Amino acid sequence: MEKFNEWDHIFKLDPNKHLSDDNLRKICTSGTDAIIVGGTDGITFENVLDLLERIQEYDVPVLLEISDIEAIAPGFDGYLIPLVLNSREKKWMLDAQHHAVKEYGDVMDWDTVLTEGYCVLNPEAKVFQHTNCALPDEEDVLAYARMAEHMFQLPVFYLEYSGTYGNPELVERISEELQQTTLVYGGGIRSAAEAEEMSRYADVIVVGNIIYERIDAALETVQAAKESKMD
Ligand code: 1GP
Repeated sequence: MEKFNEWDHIFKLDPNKHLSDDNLRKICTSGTDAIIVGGTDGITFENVLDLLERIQEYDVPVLLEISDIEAIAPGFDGYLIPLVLNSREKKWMLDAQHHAVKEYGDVMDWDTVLTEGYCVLNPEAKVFQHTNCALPDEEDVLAYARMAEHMFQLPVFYLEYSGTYGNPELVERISEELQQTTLVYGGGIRSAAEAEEMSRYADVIVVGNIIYERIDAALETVQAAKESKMD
């Protein structure tokens, strides 16, 4: 988990979506730095465990992004705990996490746990609606980033545009602000050019949906992210 800040590219797989064995092999052997298992709807213990077991055939780190306390399976290399900074409800910032720690605190291996400060920026995204977010403007996002780094000292600040391509100028501005906290960008990356662009500013990019639509385009984002870092 300490490598998170050394990674450039992550694929996010949704346990509620079908991926053929062949395409799963391509994703896991693509050279990506890690796989996150996560999603918003239909996440169950069974489908999380099934996907974990399929990914474990390959030599790639696999992390679970916890969205439902009932769907926490053992065996992941790491566990990501999102705090939704721009939710209107304390539930998504504190209460769900409190509930999880109360339930599992005795058996948690804290070395495998990483907290992510999420800022959700696409009002059409399921996660935006599910967690009852308020749409932040640019100054709000900057303030959340500063809070993530200086007040909460979070290891990760995640600019989440899930489903739509975000504003690279905003990502650039936030990247200039964060020194210690790792900046993760996710949302709408559908080509090598987009991966390259967001990788100029974000420490790590996350690629999700395109995996299920155009596997070849998804695979091209790995090298693009890596090359962007070398420029
Ligand atoms: C979703 O940030 C990830 O949580 C990736 O977004 O599915 O739009 O690629 P996409």
